[in-house]
Amino acid sequence: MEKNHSQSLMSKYFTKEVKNKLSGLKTSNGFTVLDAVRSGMENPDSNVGVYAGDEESYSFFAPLFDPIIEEYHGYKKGELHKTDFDSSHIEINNLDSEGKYIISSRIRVGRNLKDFAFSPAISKSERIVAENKIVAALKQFKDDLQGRYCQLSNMSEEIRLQMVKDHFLFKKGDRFLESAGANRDWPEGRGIFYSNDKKFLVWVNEEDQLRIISMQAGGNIGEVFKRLTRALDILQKSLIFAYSGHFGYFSSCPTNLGTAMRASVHIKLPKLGRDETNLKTICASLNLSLRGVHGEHSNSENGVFDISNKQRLGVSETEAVNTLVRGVKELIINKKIMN
Ligand code: ADP
Ligand code: CIR
Repeated sequence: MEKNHSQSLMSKYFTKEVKNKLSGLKTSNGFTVLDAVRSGMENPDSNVGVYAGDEESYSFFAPLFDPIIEEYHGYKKGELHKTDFDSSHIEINNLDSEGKYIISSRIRVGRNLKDFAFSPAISKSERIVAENKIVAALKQFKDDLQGRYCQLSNMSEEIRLQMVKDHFLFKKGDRFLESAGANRDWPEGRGIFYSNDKKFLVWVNEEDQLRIISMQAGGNIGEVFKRLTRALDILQKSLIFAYSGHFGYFSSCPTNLGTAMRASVHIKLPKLGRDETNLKTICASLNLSLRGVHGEHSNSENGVFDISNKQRLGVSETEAVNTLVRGVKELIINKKIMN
């Protein structure tokens, strides 16, 4: 997934004027506009290139964040985020009942704890407090959601690598997060919770304090959504997430505000995949993002791609899933694009 240099949203909107206006401002967690743009500055192939250190970053540095949010999500100042977890609104539950195209389906949401700094600005001690709170909440899970929490610092290198390869665990040393300051004190305070069948997982203290994930083999996105919803209902009983009416759920990356939901399939597109630029254009026209099989900034393997809803803010959760549903329908069920 090649990207030309310096085409990030950061380089478009961090103008001299914005820089002059925002330099000198500091949030309560000591986060500055130079901290916010560091990832994009150090990684000119960034798509977006900015991160928030805390909730305040979005208001203090609004002249930078607002246009980026508007361009990425098509969401304007004054709008209110909407939410809908009613699974009966999902238009198609099984996207590939014949099992021909879809290898696996996954939905994740990002969450951060209210009153905590986000990963680029959190202190070492605050990160551990967050981890402890989250781990206590994870103990509530029963039946199929029940599982174990494994701290990254206690994991053997062999198991860690295997879990990354199997798409369960986040990568180590992501250069975009590194520049954003989100990898400080690695691996302390980080870990993964996984249910016995590994269909339900929670990443702790990676890009966001929680990445709550439901995934399974095949194309049954309806089942994946229902599992995620059940888990969220349980977690919300003991954790308070950072949220506002305008931004929805807060996240460190502005692309993940709102529903903070990325619904994806790993899909075989052998013919279309031969021309990745064209495939990217088709996905963009369907409001989908295209990634490689090992996540953001990775490559496709054997004609398998990760496609997902692009917009997460200004759409409800079921609308986010339906964007994927309609896109996949277009790609494989109508076969308009496959042939
Ligand atoms: P995120 O989804 O949290 O934004 P990434 O794009 O880095 O982050 O993906 C995280 C991991 O999830 C990667 O290993 C990726 O391959 C895996 N993944 C994403 N979608 C699917 C899917 N539909 N099936 C299996 N694994 C997936
Ligand atoms: C980037 O700017 O490319 C990284 N910081 C990740 C941004 C979020 N992902 C995306 O837009 N596809």
